[in-house]
Amino acid sequence: TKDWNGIDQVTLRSPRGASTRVSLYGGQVISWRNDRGEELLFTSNKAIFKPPKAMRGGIPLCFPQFGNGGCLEQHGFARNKIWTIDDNPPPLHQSDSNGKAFVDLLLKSSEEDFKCWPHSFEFRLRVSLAANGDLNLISRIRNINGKPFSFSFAYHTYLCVSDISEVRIEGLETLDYLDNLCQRERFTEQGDAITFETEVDRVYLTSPNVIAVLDHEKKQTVVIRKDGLPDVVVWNPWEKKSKAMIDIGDDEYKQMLCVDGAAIERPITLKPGEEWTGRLELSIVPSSYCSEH
Ligand code: TA6
Repeated sequence: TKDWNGIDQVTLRSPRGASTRVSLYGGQVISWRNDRGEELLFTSNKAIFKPPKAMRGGIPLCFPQFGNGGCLEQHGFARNKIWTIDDNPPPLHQSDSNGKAFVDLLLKSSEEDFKCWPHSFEFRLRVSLAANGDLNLISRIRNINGKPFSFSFAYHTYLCVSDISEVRIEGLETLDYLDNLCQRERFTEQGDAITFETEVDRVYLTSPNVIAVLDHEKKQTVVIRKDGLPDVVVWNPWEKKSKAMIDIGDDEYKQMLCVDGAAIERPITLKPGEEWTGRLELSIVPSSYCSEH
């Protein structure tokens, strides 16, 4: 199918009715629904589905930088490019395809970006939906340059929550984090689990590969499994920042929480010919599951 701008979107469905939709604009996952048809990713009611800005919601890909710096645009250019479908991707491990619906996308470096980031790469994204509805994203970034390059990366995942005050994150307690609200100063998390009562914009460092976002009201937990992505961004703009952003409603911050698998503090360096892989898997489990295990 095509969106309003004529840009292709691909929808994947599981046999039991779960689905996900990915746009070739940015290689951005823009929807993920469970087998009851409930949307699990947040999309702003004021989202702008028009280049040159990434739509506010889903899972924009931040590459080759997270945040801003140098002359690259905020969160890099990958989320603002038109990707292509990759009909003949290099093979992945069998378990990455078994019983899953998937699509492979490709972004190649283009000369228009060399002014700010003069490196040649191939970025392959596989989006897959397992029979049980789990969403998997695999990013493979290859250096096809004659010299090394470095990048940072994030799956900027907008989760849809019942009410931000009903949500907590487990798995980040006691970690160090960089606080984007304090010039990236480094702090150590003291609390038990992360809860929300004000704006939060942090990069948790060297995190475990499994973290959980518990939603008490929905009685459901999003389990985030990641690989190759040591850091976790946690972001909620809260009221004041939301009011200053044109593409989010004043109160919509209550229904969203960004929890990103990322590689930020220590950029990834690839030598010529080398490839990096970053995996993210999102699953939904009833909340009782997490307290019992
Ligand atoms: O840490 C998340 C963050 O970098 C925030 O600072 C906030 O600006 C957000 O991403 C969204 O960025 P965007 O460029 O999509 O408006």
